[in-house]
Amino acid sequence: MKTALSIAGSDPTGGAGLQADLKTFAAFGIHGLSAVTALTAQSTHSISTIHPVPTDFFADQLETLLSDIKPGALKTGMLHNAGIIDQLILSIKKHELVNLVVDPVSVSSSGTELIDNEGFKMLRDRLIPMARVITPNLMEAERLTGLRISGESELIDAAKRLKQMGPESVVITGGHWRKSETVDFFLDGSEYDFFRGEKIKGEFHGTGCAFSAAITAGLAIGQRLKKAVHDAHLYVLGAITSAFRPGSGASILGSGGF
Ligand code: PXL
Repeated sequence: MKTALSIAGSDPTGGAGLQADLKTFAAFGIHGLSAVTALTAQSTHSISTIHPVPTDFFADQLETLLSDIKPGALKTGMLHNAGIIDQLILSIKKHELVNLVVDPVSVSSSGTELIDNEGFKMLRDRLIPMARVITPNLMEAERLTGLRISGESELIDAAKRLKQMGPESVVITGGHWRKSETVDFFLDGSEYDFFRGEKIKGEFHGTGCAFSAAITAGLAIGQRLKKAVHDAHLYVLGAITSAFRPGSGASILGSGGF
């Protein structure tokens, strides 16, 4: 069985973060490995507390794991601070890890900051250039580039600007200018593509985590990136269609019918 590694925060609702990544890997038949960056206390409404893992313990998690198992691909979610990112970069280099998917998680859908300012700068300047693909949503793409994105031509400009920051390719998720449609935009070298889907009403938790984890699973299987992005787009549409509401806040994704 192939393996993929998630480096992310814990979300007790299972809707986002580490738990959502592992569920997505499993849906693709991939065994999930994980290293926790932070613990959150949260419900389907909000996050009450974040408890970051001490950097030296995070280093121990990664080094102990990677001295034994080399994942076929890895993804990052909530990274919280610069100390965690610095250690992650050291381990990626030391173990020559490939197929790095960076989801530049910045703020939760309920509005809580999931990375501090110094961490965000390090993510932008040092981790993103190492990525096979980055998967910002519109808001994260705006924060990374300083551009306003209010239509498809600006979306393309922002993706080009992100590509100049050094990753091999870029997907910006969640364009929503037409009432009935959402758009994911993929830029790979000079090739680009729009993946369009029907907009489904409701508030869904963890769509970005599931999308980037699905791409990571595809890369771990050995798929070409464009195929992995295409399948991830379909997976998330299916997972939204089968979403459910275990609490009284946001809905949580189903398993995407894969
Ligand atoms: O969806 C972003 C996200 C990532 N990781 C963790 C989270 C959230 C959002 O709540 O809690 C741990």
